[in-house]
Amino acid sequence: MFTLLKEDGQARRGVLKTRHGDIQTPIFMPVGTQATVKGMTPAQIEEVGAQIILGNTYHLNIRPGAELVHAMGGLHQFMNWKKPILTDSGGFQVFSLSKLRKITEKGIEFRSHLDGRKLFLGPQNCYEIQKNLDTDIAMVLDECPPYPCERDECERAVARTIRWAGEFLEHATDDGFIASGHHVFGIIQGSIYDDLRQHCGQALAEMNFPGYAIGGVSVGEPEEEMIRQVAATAPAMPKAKPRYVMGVGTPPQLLKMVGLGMDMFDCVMPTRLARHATVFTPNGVLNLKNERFKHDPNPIMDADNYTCQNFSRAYLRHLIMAKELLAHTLLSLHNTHFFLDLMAQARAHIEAGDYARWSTAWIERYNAGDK
Ligand code: PRF
Repeated sequence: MFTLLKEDGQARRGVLKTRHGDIQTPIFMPVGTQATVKGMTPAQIEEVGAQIILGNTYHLNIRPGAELVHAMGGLHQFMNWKKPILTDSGGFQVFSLSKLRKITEKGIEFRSHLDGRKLFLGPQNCYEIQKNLDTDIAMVLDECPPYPCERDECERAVARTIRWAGEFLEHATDDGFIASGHHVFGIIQGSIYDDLRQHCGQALAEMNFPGYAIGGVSVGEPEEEMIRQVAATAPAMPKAKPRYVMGVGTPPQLLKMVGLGMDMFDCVMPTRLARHATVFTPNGVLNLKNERFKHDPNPIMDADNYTCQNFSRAYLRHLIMAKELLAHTLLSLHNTHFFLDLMAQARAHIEAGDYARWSTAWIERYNAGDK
């Protein structure tokens, strides 16, 4: 159940109910690919304000296996995370990680990136894996066309995406998965072709999914093209359902997409950049390896998180240079808090009715850099 609380231009403030609690939107979802948000304990993830995290069908099914997770009581119990979980369907990860894949009308044949085992992902077992994980929000199996992509190839990917979405939803519905409070989101593909995205969005809308995602963006296209695709796809997404943009983005990109009526986002950026010593501030990113932080007694920024409340840039830089594990934890904690707090600010400004003015000024300051 999704309830829209307030609209401010196209930006929306809403609540999505799940079996593990309510999610206040717009929201950023930290990525926990291997049943862990890298470098952070569940208590720390909760402490920085996460309302929902993401897991991956592709990785968890290869290792440790969805049946093992099921036997351990489901993904929440296995990793000791009590709030909602969304799982990605694995199609996208097959393309980015595994070799020797072959798409047929039935699904995707591929080899494990770990041991070369032959594996298959189709709409039915993709559903069953996510059911075994006992996810709160399951994503349908889709085909994400590459960028750039010829129109005829994209047409075939969209046709398969629509058909697989229908089959996935049918299995989930017949099985009582949706009736028992789980959500299934459809994924809109279509690359740069607005009419294909419109067609895909309309076809999925007719199936009446509990939510809709935009896939196939942030796959190498320029930022303006990505924003253009989101703007062109938004009208095909039902207003009364949550709208999720998969695998994005930078803080300015998130704010622009909230301004286009998008509600949910996930990205490895906060944790991945943390592992490369890069931290977010309202004035852009800093790389703490930089010599200029060697004697800097200030926190990364004035923020209400454990890292900024307790440690100087000089100390964090020392941990990084000494290759200490704690560096990953403290920087991931800061960056994840930064993204979650940005979404909390976005929610407050939508409620106040000044989202457009606030987000434009925020992006300007961020892009002006650390002066
Ligand atoms: N499809 C799925 N997962 C995804 C994507 C997609 O297109 C993307 C693309 N940005 C990230 N994660 N299923």
